[in-house]
Formats: sequence, C-alpha cells, structure tokens
Amino acid sequence: MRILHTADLHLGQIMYQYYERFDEHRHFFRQIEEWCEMYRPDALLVSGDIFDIQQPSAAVRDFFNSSFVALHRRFPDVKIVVTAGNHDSAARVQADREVWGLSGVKLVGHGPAFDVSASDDGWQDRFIVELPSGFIVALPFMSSLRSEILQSLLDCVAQRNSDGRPVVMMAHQAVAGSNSEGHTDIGNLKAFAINELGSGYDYLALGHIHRPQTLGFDIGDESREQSTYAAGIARYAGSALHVSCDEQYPHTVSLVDIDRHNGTVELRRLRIDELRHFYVLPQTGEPAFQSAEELYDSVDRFCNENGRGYIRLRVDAGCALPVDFQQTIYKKLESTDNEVRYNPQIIRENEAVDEESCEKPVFEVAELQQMSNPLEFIKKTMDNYPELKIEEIEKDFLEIEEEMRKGDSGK
Ligand SMILES: [Mn+2]
Repeated sequence: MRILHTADLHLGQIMYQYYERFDEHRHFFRQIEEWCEMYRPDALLVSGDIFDIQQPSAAVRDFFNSSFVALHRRFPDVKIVVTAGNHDSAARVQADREVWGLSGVKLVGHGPAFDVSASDDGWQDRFIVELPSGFIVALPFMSSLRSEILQSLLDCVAQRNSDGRPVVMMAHQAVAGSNSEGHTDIGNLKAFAINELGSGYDYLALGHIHRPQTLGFDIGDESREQSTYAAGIARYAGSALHVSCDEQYPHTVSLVDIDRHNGTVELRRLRIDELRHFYVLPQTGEPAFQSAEELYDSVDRFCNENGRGYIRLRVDAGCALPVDFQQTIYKKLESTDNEVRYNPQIIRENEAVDEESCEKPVFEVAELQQMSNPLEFIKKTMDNYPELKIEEIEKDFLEIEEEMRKGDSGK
C-alpha cells in the first residue's frame, strides 16, 4: 500500500492580517499533482486543518473545491481522504461529505459519537475506507476521545482484514512527546498519550503539529530522504506551508509504502518547494539595525535583489524610529506588487530586561474552547495580565457553567 500523507493546509490563511496565500497553496497543489503522477499512490491523506478558520470565505471554499476536484479528475484511482482539524468546523466539513462521496472522495468532519453502541450497526463504516491495497481509519480532530471506541474501529478492521493488508489510521491531535518547537499554535491543546489512540495500525497519519516527525525517533532523521521502520509508527506529516521565520526546518510530504500488516514501513520525505520564504533583516548573526536609514536601505536592497518573500526586521533598542517609518516601508514595498510581504512586528534587540515588556503569550478563544480546564490555564498564566482579577473571572466561569447546565437539562 502506498500513501501520500500531508496535513495542516490552512487554506485561506492570511498573513499579518493582510496577505493572502492562494498562489503559495496553488504552488503546493501543483507539487502534489506531480507526486501523484510520479508515484501513483493508492491514497492521498490530508490529516486535518484543511482551512485556517472555521468559516472560510467563498473564495477559499472555491479554491478547496477546484483543487481537489482537479486532483480527483486527473487521478481518479487515488483515493482522497480529508479529515477536519481543530481549525475546521467539523459540522461544515461533515455537511459536504455526501456530495464529495459521490465522486469517491472521503470527507470526515465529526468524530465517533461518545455514545456509539453495539446496536448502532455499521457506524464504523463512516470512518473505515477499505481499498484493495489496505485499510484507512479516518478520524478527524477530537477534543476528547474514548480509547475503547477507537480500539473498536481498529478491531473492526482486524476482523475484516483476513488477508493481512496494511492498516493506516488518521488523526489530528497533539500527542505527548512530539516536538513542537517553533510552533506557537499548539501548546494549549490537550496532548494524548499515543496508546490512547489504540493499537493495530501500521501507520498513524497525524496532523496538527507543523514540524514533520516520526514519534519516538530522532528529529535529526528528518534531514534524511528515506527511513525504514517496523510497522506501528506514528508520524506528523507537517504543514503544507511555512507560517513564520521560526520554522527553519524543511517542510515535506510523506510518501509511505507499507508491504503488509505488521510488516515494514518505508518512508520517503518529499521536500516541498516554497513559493515565498521567510527572512529576518538583518539576517541572524549580524547586528540589529542602528538607524532608520540603515533599515530603509536594507529593505530597498531586499526588494531589488530577492524581490519576493516575507520579511521581519530586527532593530536595536537604542534606535529611535520616526513615527511614520511603517508607512515608509509599506510605500517601498508597493513597487513589488505584494511579492515582498512585511511583518510589522519589529524584533527589538538588546533591550534592558524588563518583566513588563516581555512578550505576552497570545491565545485564541478557539483554543480556550478546546481546553479541558481553561480557568486553570488562565490561572497559570495570570502573571502576564496584571490588570486581571481572577476572582471575577472565576465567578463568571461558575455562572456560565450554571447556565450551560440549565441549557442542557432544558433540551
Ligand atoms: Mn491543528
């Protein structure tokens, strides 16, 4: 069985609240098409975070539809399986699944219900894809999970798998022990122990963490083009695109060959070519900018020489910048027609250490919603919010909980 495993497309992502990335995603899909042509996989798996936000615009949905329809038209024999991640609206993905099902593309929005029972005949089929070459158990992001339900899915596959075909499972979760360095988005999701996801798969195709990695193996292995494993491994494919200059590691798509159930997993890392790279000016190792003139010159030079990319500036704390310097920079970039893209968050260097000015952790409401105990998280980080009154927050939480209880009993 041969699969092409990717994840975390984040279609519709907008950088610095301004720049769209359609052309970068188009460039990515072009490579997926080339790899489908070259390697003829049995299946293409996208393990969650299809979209960047829960309600993507019509243009972004159109992009999703046309990209996957084009892939399916060109490679009708490649089974496409796409699952929802924590960035996606499970309900919206679920709502489209019947239509995609008509062409054999498998979309999975909701995970298994918590109360599935033996009497609910055939519920497993909503998650199991059976191919002549192997099985795929397609699970989307689940904010909480019941191990016995996942195990019963794998057991169901085992029952049907009398001829020892490879078994692949998909999931979009934070798994304990993974390396999330340079990834600002994941820290707050509950991490599950790998054994909570059940056993009996040969390859667990994970999404969520943007850095490609095979769990339990040296992250340094990622620089190798190929690796061979005994079956039963879990791997993050990594994201389709870079999202910041912190992501210095290569992004790849995983081409996975599995000979048989409990056999050998051959992994090939297909390097993704990025249309736009991330740069800091001046580059790391050089002293930060000392004057506005120096900074303007450097931006001009970048526009002329590179002509394309995301830039962020490092400025010495002692350097005073004119009030209109951001406008001046945007003006300089106009001539590049959005090819040079600017992150207006300046990196200030050599600042006197001052607790107050330390960068505060930023978290989104969506992340709080996924925490099992958001109040606990707020308490742990409350030093960052001197103006916050924890007693009031606690009271608000209690009130909301009370209201939710009332609402539940009313249904
Ligand atoms: Mn995610």
